[in-house]
Amino acid sequence: MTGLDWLTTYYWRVDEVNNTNPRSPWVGKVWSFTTADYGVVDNFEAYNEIAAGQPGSNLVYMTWLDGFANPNTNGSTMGYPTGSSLEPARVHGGSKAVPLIYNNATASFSEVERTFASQNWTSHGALSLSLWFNGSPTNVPGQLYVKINGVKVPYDGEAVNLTRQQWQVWNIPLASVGTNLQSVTKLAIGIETKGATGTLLLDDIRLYAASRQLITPVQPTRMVWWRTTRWRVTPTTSPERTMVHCPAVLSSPLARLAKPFSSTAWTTTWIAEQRRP
Ligand SMILES: [Ca+2]
Repeated sequence: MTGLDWLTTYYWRVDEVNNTNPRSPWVGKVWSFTTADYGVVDNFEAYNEIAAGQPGSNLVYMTWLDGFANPNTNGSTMGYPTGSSLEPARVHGGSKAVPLIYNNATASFSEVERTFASQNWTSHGALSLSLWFNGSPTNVPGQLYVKINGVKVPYDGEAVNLTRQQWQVWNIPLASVGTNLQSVTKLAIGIETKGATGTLLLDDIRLYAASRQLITPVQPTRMVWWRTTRWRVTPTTSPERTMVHCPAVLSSPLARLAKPFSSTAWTTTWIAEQRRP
């Protein structure tokens, strides 16, 4: 199933249909699920330490390009330069965060950038981009910023937050960013201000539909109906005596609902229909 909004409760029902039986249809109970309230841009969980060129290699600094090779222009280093490049202990989510090391002693900025194949940041009801960072008391702070498609958005909090050794979130309202959010191909994170040096841990870059404080119980507004398009009943079993059971796959993550599925017990194909009453 595709095209679902985040932070939305969907309801669905299974009705058994037999056009040759006057008692048809047999109406099922209403089920529901609620989608997550965000989408992941990067949580740094997929990166590893496998050397470049080796099978499975996914080095964080090969995706997030830094200034390691040209520090006089760009003072950034993505990932620890020795040992494991990723941070395994101080994480916001999962088991990995990444250090962004910045040094504006010579360079005027320290920036890392990754590219995308083109992401639509207006889909699913996205309203904001959020970024978690964690500083250090030894940091010399500067102006933190992101660039979306090259459009710079300066951090609106106090620069001293870069010296706080705790996870802090920066929420960026997307409506204020003057770029084509339907086609995002580049995201950069940087620190400017001459003389700024230090390390910021980064984690959980997400797109949010709304702040989590807005979650409230809702009335059914959108129905996802599941209907049978064909089925087979054994000669000794009449359909009206037989319940249509919810296949287990329906309780699985939404990603597994992306395609019609079959119930092997009934040789049944189910198709989702989303209706808006
Ligand atoms: Ca993580």
